[in-house]
Amino acid sequence: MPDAYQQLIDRLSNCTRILITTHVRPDGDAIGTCAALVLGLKQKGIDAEVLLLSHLPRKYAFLFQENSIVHHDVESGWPDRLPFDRFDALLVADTGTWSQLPDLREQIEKAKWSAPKLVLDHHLTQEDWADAKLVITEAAAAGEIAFELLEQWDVKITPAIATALFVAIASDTGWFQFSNTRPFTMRLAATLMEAGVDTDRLYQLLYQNERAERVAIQTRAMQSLELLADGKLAVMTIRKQDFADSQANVPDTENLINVPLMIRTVEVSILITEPIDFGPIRVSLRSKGKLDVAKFAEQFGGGGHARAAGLKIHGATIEGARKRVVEAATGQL
Ligand SMILES: [Mn+2]
Repeated sequence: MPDAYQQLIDRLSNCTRILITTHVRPDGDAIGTCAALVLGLKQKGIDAEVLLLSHLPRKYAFLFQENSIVHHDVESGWPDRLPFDRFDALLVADTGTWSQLPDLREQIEKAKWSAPKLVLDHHLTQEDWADAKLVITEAAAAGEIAFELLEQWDVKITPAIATALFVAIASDTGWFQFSNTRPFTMRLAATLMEAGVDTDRLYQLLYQNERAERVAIQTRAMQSLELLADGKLAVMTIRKQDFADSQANVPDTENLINVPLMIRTVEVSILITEPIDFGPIRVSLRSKGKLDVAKFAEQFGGGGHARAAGLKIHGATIEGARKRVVEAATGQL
């Protein structure tokens, strides 16, 4: 009985060209894992291209540029015909739910594309549509799973692959600070350093490379900070006007949610973001551990991890969304 890694390797080995995708608003784990998988597949003589449902984030673009990774960006609209039928499989990294892959299911159905769908993920919230799944919820990042897959497949971990995996793992662990960091993560980081990762360069690219607009919107978000439930609940709100005034965009709010956790009394941090143009109100949640925010988010149709989760509220004003989420969280703290 082959294990889940071998099953995925067997599936991938049968392909000549693979379309890799990841969740909307990709983070460092999403982009790093996609890049490492493309490079690993190339070593096995398999072509791979990446489908991005959001623009390639500027911060992580170097991983694609330095490695000449081909990607299709459909954030501004899907092409009339995305040539799905050029690919033998769809490999989905760092998510296992259609809600994180907006419009993809409809596009696949429209194209009558029936290639196998493969999932490589570490999130708790999963659906049942994949033909093969490699889901390891203990993994700090999808990049950890990608590393094990590539190693079991005898792919050489080149400096480029190691760099992509390091970005993946460092991003999802907040540079090895978050509780999802496990001994395996630290050993893997050492292995990747030995394989040629320049960690000083990556630290500067990831943490000392921000736009001034990002600091501007973070300042506004911090000014909105409210402490509720005897200081256990931190709530920040970012309004459409904040984006306009600070000239920032949604990716500029990444990681901001973690800042209120520095306050001793805070157990749960909530960031409520009004969309710049249209769409639902987005709510991000972080927990120090007393409240399982994945379970909390599921009450609203969202999901994620016990300490990091998200949800969306459709058809509400930002005040209405805030009231619903704050009331529910206060009741459970
Ligand atoms: Mn991840």
